[in-house]
Amino acid sequence: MSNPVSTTLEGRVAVIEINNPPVNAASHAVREGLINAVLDADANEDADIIVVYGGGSTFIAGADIKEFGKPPQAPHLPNLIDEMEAISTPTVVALHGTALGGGLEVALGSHYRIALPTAKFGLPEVNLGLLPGAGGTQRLPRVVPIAKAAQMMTTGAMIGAQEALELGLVDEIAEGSDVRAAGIAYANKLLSEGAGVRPTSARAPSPVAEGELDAIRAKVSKAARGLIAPLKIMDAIEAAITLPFAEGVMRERALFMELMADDQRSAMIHAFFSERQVGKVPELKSGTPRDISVMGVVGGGTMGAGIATSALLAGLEVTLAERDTDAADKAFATVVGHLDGALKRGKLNQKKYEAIVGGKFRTTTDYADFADVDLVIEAVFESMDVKKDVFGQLDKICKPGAILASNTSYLDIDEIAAMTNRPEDVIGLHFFSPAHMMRLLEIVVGDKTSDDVVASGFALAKKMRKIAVRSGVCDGFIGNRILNTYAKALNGAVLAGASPYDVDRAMENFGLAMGLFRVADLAGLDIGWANRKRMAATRDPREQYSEFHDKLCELGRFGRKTGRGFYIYGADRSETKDQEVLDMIAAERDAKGIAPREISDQEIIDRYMAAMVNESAKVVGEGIALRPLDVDITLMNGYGFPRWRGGPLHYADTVGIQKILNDIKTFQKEDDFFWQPAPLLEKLAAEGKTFSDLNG
Ligand code: 3H9
Repeated sequence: MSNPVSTTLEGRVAVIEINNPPVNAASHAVREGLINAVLDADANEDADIIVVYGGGSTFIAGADIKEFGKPPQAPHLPNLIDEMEAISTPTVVALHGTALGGGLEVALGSHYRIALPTAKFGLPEVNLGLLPGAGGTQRLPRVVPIAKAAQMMTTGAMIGAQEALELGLVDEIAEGSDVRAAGIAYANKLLSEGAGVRPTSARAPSPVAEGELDAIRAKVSKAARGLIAPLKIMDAIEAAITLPFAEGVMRERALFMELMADDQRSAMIHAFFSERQVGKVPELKSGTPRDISVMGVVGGGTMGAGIATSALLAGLEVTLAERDTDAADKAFATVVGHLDGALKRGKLNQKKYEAIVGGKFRTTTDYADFADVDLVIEAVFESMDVKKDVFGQLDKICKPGAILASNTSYLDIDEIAAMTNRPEDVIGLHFFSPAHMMRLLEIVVGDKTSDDVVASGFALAKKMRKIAVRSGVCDGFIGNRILNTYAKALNGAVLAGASPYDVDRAMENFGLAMGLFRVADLAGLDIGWANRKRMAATRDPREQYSEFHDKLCELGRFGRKTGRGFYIYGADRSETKDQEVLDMIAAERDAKGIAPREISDQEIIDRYMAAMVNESAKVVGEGIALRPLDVDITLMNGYGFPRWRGGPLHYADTVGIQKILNDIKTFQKEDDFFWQPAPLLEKLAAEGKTFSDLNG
């Protein structure tokens, strides 16, 4: 392989360029090239100062994640940085793009740092279940205040050049966009000032007030929710404060190796690569995206308003239709409320905000206003008849080539498309609530949807900064179909003896932000009720149907919005368990002749996971999801499945496919109808393969 690192001499400045597209990851070749280049420049009598910068669009974006899990090859990044810091020739890094992880650690090991105004900096290792392992936990607390160092490392959040300058993380911000020229100019300035080396490791750690570290640790621990890396980062920061640098680095190394060996690391790296892989679908090779700059939205309820907001934030023009002016005004106010929030959070600037409220966003009561839109999405009541009627009308009004999309979360896209004379232009775009916040978007591809329309859906998702997952057509698509199955398994656990509160506790301890019943209360129990009524006629009589959800709905207990659901919600945001719910469930058990038994938290999780993995295997086996990773991404981004467990199918690989199959067979003894092993699961177990073997 050719050397990705090259050196040129500009006067007395040795200029080292790193060229390893796309993100200049510190691969083995980069590390080897860089250390050789730096040591050669240090030995070169014609060079008085060194500049290191990244070719292309960025400085080093971190260690090469693809090398993790393989045998490490010297030179190792920590040693490389130590050597760079120890040379006698002053070294400057010139930073642009994103200096992340090992990239920022290289910068921290250099003596001086200059950045372009657009550069961004971060230590995002925590998002991979790791800590900065090339001296970053020891050097950053010597440069920025301890609280800031902890925040950057435990959240992985990036900061901009201006903040980095204020913190002293960079020494200067350069004008212009030529990072090489900026580095050379700064190096010459340093030379003229007679600047010498300035090793970060020789600096004292930033001061810490009494009790400050404990307070930070408590906050970090609360936010970690089962993720171990943030707490190890706090241990490393403590070492930076209390130990000499050399010992602190050793402590960092030990903690890094612990995390490297942990399942959380492989789960989060699986999540990282899957997020990038999931957008690679066959239609993108053959399809050409259509231009979508003007969008129509039918329906201004929670979903419609959220979708409109998301489109507006992505720079589209939006017309939203409601049935009368009152409803249209209400929808307008909801969207403006969302935009106000975006403005406050810095997601939108004042100029763009004014352009939106001043005309880019309109409401109407007449579908005729959709004549010129590039794409129209309906977010009306979840009823096939209503949707068919809307699509029939849109087909007549929208211009040729306009895409007709449905936000349905369950219904058959092919049946909806059949109402139009352009089924090839019909697609499902299933947003998750709140649509302007949630990153997941299921792109539901019908039998006749054209490749151009699929490619357009993915392009739109990118504009909206969503993670798009391709789904085939089935009831509930990937996510809700799997949710329905594991919800049935957990309802079964309740009928068998657990309480809804036991289920929520077990799931939350497993790493979900909210258990099934808390989520149901939040979403509104009436939503599931409507869906169950829709399915009632086709429900198999052999299914063990749990009635307690419906009973609550019959009492008008729809969850949070009515103050009561599985929990009782107080005006002070309090939440209490309800004996009435437990009595109702007990009565149902009696009526069904079920003698309740003790159900452990482990059994709850085993049921949850077995049902989820089994249905996921069916979804993959039937081709509804392209690959196991598409399921993992869906569950992690739309259903609260902990990222540090890597999604249900990565989890299945971790605990063993055979273990999941054994669990299914155990539960099958109780309910042979529900617990039918997926053919794909049995095949993988028989062949000794894993889901990851199918990810390609
Ligand atoms: C670390 O540094 C550990 C050290 O502390 C200690 C070591 C001892 N390696 O995201 P994109 C690929 S841990 C390998 O679509 P963007 C990516 O898979 C690392 N490959 O572009 C994709 O490949 P493909 C800490 C990487 O412009 C392509 O590059 N650093 C790496 O939207 C384009 O990526 C991080 O965690 C990598 N490090 O965003 C930073 N990074 O085209 C991780 C990317 O085949 N990276 N690729 O699908 C990012 O956050 C974003 O990629 C970045 C660019 C912001 C840089």
